[in-house]
Amino acid sequence: MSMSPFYRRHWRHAAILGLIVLTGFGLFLPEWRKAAGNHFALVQTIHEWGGLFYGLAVLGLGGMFYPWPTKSPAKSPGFTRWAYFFIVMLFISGVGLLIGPSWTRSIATVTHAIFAFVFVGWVVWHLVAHIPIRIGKKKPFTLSLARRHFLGWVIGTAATLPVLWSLPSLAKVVSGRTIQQGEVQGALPGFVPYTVTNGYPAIDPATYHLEVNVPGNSIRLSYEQFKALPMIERKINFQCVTGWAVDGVSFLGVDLEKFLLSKGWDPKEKPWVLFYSADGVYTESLSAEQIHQYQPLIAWQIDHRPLPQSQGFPLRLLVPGMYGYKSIKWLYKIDFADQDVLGYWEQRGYPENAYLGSYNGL
Ligand SMILES: Nc1nc2c(c(=O)[nH]1)N[C@H]1C(S)=C(S)[C@@H](COP(=O)(O)O)O[C@H]1N2
Ligand SMILES: [Mo]
Repeated sequence: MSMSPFYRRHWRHAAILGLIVLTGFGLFLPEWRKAAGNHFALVQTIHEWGGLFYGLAVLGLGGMFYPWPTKSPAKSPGFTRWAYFFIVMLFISGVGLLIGPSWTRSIATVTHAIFAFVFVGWVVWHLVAHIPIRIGKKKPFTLSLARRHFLGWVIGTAATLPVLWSLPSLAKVVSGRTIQQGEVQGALPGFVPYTVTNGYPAIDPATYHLEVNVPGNSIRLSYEQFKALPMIERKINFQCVTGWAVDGVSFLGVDLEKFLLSKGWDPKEKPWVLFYSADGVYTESLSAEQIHQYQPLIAWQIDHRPLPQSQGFPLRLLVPGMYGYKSIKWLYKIDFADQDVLGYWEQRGYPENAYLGSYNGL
């Protein structure tokens, strides 16, 4: 039996959507991002432009482009309407994630992820429910070994794996966004309190020290000593590279450049500053130039209150004008180096110079 024009179109769409969905998981799953390494930007470009063009084509050309043979409704399986619905929703939330003010991004972060998950779940169900299972040609309800049917099962199984795999990440994003707007972990509303470890380090302020290993003048500051330093306040729009943003947040802290210079740092001799988190995993780095240009803070207050545990208590870096991943939380050690040592996300393909807008126009 040769494929009807409908099914030829159907499988062409399935292949395009498969590519968009897979690259989407490539953006969403830390393990996949790591695997993508330096090709990360390519994965994102394929996902964003692919999704945009495909969505526009489906919306704009409708029945002509989409496998939705309006002229012969009898040959149009009902599932195409569901697929159409998911594509439209993914397109709308995807556009909301790419452009628009912070509130659309905040909503779109969650809805785009949820629709993607439900969609993949639906695809799997659709493959299983619509592909006849039979051995031989006469007996129903048995497994067919016809290549196309077999392929369906393989795709279905393969699609399920990343979904199961990324459920914890999804739960983290959704709970961070929706459960009392982050109040559970004491986070400021709108923030997604990320962590790359299993939880938020619980740091005892009574024993905590910030180590600053200026060559020839290593110092250790207790939380109380730190709080006695001169402070400045910065009001910024906090922007995560994944799309969510919180506008007009104020941070109070110590001017990093002034502080390091006052402790004897020579930026010409050691032009790289390395930051370490007490979570034991997360790291960041900034060049003397970046520090001079962006004027980061070592912050201890967010919106006039001490940092909540989930947002870096007792101290975090705050780099105005750069994506959130530069603002390392639970900061406990600062080192100095001749050369750059890539930070946690930079090792996974994110730009070293993370100034806002540096990343695919976000
Ligand atoms: N130690 C540590 N610092 C971190 C992160 C992290 O996972 N661990 N996530 C970074 C990212 S990607 C962002 S967007 C911000 C999020 O800040 P928030 O936790 O206050 O929402 O923290 C940054 N600092
Ligand atoms: Mo981020």
